[in-house]
Parts: sequence; C-alpha cells; structure tokens
Amino acid sequence: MLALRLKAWKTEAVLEEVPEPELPPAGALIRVLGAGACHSDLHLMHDFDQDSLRWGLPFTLGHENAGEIVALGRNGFGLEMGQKVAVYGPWGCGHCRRCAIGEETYCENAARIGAGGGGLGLDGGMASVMAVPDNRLLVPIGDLDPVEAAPLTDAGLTPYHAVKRSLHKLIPGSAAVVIGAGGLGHMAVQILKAVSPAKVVVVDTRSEALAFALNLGADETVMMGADASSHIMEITHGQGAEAVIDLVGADSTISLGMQVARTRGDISLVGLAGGSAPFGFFTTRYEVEMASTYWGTRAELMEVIALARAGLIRSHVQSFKLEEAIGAYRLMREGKLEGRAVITPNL
Ligand code: FEH
Ligand code: ZN
Ligand code: ZN
Repeated sequence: MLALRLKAWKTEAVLEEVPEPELPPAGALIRVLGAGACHSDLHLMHDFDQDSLRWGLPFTLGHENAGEIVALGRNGFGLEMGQKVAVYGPWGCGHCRRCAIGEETYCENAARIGAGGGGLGLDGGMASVMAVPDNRLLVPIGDLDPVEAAPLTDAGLTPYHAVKRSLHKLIPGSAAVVIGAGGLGHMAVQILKAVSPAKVVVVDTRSEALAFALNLGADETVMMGADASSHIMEITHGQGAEAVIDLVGADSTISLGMQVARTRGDISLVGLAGGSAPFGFFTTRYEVEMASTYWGTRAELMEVIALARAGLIRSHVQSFKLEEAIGAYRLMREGKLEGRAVITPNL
C-alpha cells in the first residue's frame, strides 16, 4: 500500500509503497477514512531531530485518525468488524498510573516505549490501513463522518483538555481568550461555547481566520499586534480573562497571555512554536496559574466525540487524497487552510 513516510529528520515526508500491517493480537486493523494533517507534522518534518524526539525512523505520518475496523484481535469487547471508530492518538504502556487514569499522554514508560503513538514514531494513518496495538485506543463514532471525526482526536481533544483545566473558572460573566484560530483554534471556540458561558475572545494575525472564528460563535475578535492586550483588557472591562488558551506558543503570544490573564486566571500553553517569557513577581497578575498541556485523556476523547455526536461541535475540514498530502502541508505552511486538512487514503 502507499504511505506518507517520514524517512529522515528535517526533510519532507515522501509517498512510498510499504507492506500492509499485520493484525496486532489485542488490537485492530483500521481502514483509514480520515487522517488529519496536524501542524506538529510540519515541526516533525522541518524542526525536530533525533535529540528532540528519540523516536526511530522511518514511520508513516498521521496521528489524528478515524476509520472502519477491518480486523479485530482479542479483547475487542463492544467493538465489531465494520464499525467506525476514532483512534486515541497518544499510545502509552496502558498499565502505569498515568495510563490507568487514561492520561496516556503522560505515560510513565514513554521513554522506554520510544514513540508517541501512531504517526509519532510508529506507523500512523496516512496509508490505507493502520494497525492499532490495543483496542482500548478505539472510540466508536456512531454515525459521525469519519473525515470530520479524525480531527476530533487531536485538534478537538487538545483544546478540550486545556478548556477543562479551567472550566471551574469559566463562570457566567467570565472571559476566555483563544490565541490562534487555525485547526485547534476553530475547535477551541466551539468547545468553549458548548461547555461554558464564558465570553470567547479570539486573537489571530489573519483577518480571514478572525472572520472564520466569528462564524463559529466567537463573541469578539482581536487582531494580534501591539494593541492586542489593551483591546482585550477593554473587552474584559479592565479585569482580564479567566482563561487564556495559547494555541501558538510564540514569545509574543505567551507574553500577550501573561498581560491579559486575570488575577487567579489560567494560561494553558498548547502551541509548539517554542517561545518563552520571563516569569517573576510583576510579570502576571496575582495567582495566575500557567501550564503547558499536551493532548488529552482517553475519557476526554469520549467526551469530545459525545459533543460532536450531539451536534455541539463540528470540525471544518478540507479533504485531500493521499497523493495530495504534501501539497496540503504546503498550504498549511503558507497559512492558506481554513480549518483542518484531512487526508482520505481510501478515496
Ligand atoms: C505531536 C508531535 C510532537 C509534539 C506534539 C504533537 C501534537 O500534535 C500532539 O497533539
Ligand atoms: Zn497533533
Ligand atoms: Zn503508561
């Protein structure tokens, strides 16, 4: 079968023929119906190296996947052949204390495993068939379109986890700032509107992205720039926001988040741009809580799928054939995608 493979660090992925995978004894084979193209894949191709990620190469890209079960190993209780499922992306050991509570993102044995999951050091979904090592990693999607379900596993789950961290602070009259209205940001806006009464303020450098966010339910938009913080302080009546979700992670966005987080507010740093900002007594308001977050838990993926099945959130996708995947990543790099690019290897 044809697969989009990362063969060397700091090179573009290439399409090549690979053998179809074998059925893992306690897992499943999935006919991939949607494999989301994530911004992190660009970092995998252009920025990371063996020192930053100690994963083996080559591997097939695609860590946001949904499809149909075409072979099922043991322990597939509640699952059946032909069923449509989303694949939980971060694959931990399954039995350490973190994995036991579904927090496989923070698996205690990650270093020993030597990979982050399918598409992250192990073969992912940018091929017609994908092997999933354990059936615990599959979440049925009912009648959701698998092309739209695929991005829920990362572009949906990652901001959902960050929002949940602050949910108790997002009371009526509160405000949440979403920085970056791309693949994750367009989901963050909908998630915030679905689960909280907070006023949602979206920041981006692109006017089209801000218009898109307004369409998805954002209450206010702010153009990123020198005036962004004063604009947000005005919108929040001089108090700042209870939650800042930074989906970019550049020096400028981290600094903006620190300027606009309210006393006792939260900043969740999700974006991988690699920025930083100094932290000291006078750099934020009192008791601002800052955390980096990575993906979300298995139970949270079930919650995200439930939100989508209830019609409360929906990923906006542009689909591309496997042969067009490299072109899709180029569009992403140029900031020309609206919502999420999803590769459909079986179309
Ligand atoms: C992938 C690879 C490396 C770091 C982070 C990621 C995220 O896209 C996972 O959500
Ligand atoms: Zn990702
Ligand atoms: Zn583990």
